[in-house]
Amino acid sequence: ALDLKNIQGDILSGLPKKTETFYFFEITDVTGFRTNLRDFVPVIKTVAQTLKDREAIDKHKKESGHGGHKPPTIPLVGVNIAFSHLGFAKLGIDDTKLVDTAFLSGQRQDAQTLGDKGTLDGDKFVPDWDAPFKQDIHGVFVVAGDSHVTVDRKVQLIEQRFKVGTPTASISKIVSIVGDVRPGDQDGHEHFGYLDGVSNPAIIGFDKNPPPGPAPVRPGVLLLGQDGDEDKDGRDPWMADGSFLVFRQLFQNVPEFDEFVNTNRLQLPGLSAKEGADLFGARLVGRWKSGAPIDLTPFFDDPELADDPLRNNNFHFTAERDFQKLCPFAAHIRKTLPRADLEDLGFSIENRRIARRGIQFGPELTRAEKQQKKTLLGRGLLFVSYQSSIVNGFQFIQQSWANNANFPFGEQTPETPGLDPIIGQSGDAPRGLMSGVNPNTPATTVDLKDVWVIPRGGEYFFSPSIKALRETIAL
Ligand code: N7H
Repeated sequence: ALDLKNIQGDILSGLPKKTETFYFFEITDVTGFRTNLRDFVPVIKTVAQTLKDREAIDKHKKESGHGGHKPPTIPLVGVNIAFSHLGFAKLGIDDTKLVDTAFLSGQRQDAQTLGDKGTLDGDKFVPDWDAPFKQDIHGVFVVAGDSHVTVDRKVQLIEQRFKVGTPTASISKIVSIVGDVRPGDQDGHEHFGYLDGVSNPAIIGFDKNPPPGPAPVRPGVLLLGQDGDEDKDGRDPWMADGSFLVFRQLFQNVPEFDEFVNTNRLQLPGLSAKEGADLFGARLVGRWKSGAPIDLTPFFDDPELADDPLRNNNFHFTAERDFQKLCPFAAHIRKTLPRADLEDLGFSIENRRIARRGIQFGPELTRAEKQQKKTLLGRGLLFVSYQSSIVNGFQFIQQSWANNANFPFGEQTPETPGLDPIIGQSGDAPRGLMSGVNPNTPATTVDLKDVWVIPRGGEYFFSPSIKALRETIAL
């Protein structure tokens, strides 16, 4: 059985959040840091505690749901911590048996592989990232909660405990980035308007009654040292029950995306202009804005289906391995989890599964942006994923699937799929054509000449177990 008191809360259950601060830091005094960390470990929220928090939230919702006068949320906050390879190096901790080449080289070195734009300085690739991510980041505190007040108070506690800004400081802040769930009926939707967080891997032995959908995965797909971790036998003992945390700051050009969708709206009999645009957008993502999958409802949105956990993930692209009438090969959710496209050919997709725990950042669209159809303020997704291998998980999905015009390869795929229109990157080269946008004529393509999701920074981290924090990393 999994030791839920030993695993950091965000990994398996997701820290509940309306807002979340990522506090990126550099370690400036190793002994001081390790001493401060010893006292801080009890503050770190485990899976066991996170499950209790979730119960309390559910109970509160039930009690306040019937015209009660209670506020809609209860004050709750959770802190997790994770380290980069540079952080372990600074601490003098040998992390070679973490094995993962992406982690060990760091995300900045990996940016070209991921397709990010950048320039060459001699033969060194320098990504077009924001300044904080060009510095050496040693670690991150992930602070999630119900409101800015509770989260900010916790950030202050972190700064006190690690003596930030004083002569005995053990860390210094590089940058803190705040994410916020979107307001009103956009709660849970990302900035293009699509419901997110519908499909995450169910974990055998942890998720008690997984709804129908992709097969549940062994715990080692997320956790090192557990069954399903490909490098299980080669790890050092302290690595068990930890997980790699991928962080990416992805900006989204929303008015430009909307304009592209509107310009290319499908003109089919019986569809209004808005319905034609919604259908085109749904074919880029693979789900309608409501969350309903187009594999199950290809021509019209179905909010009831979207809300039904027994149906909204229960599809496999089975009927359409060789064609893309229902869902384009390149649609974002088909690229990032091809289901039967690979499983029917005998390939397992278990080791490609990642647990996504991102949050939105930046303001809602302003009237000026809507009028000018131009992004004036920064907004997007603070992408977070957990996995036991970045090479098999996040890096593979981005590089070999999303950025690969020829994937997925049906046995006899009649058309070249094209890049993932949402996240596919191709550096400074054009992104090329995507097929399958029109359900009636799958060979029809659209030119993905613009890019609406722009990576501006990130890092690879390792989120250790509580035991590792206490016995190996702290003094
Ligand atoms: Fe994606 N989007 O709004 O289009 N994503 N994603 N993602 N994504 C998903 O099924 C989006 C990004 C995955 O199990 C949904 O929960 C946006 C990266 C995976 O069927 C929507 C951005 C990577 C899945 C979006 C972004 C992934 C998934 C449907 C960037 C990995 C689950 C909701 C700004 C490299 C697939 C859902 C499955 C779903 C969007 C980023 C991966 C709406 C806007 C970088 C594995």
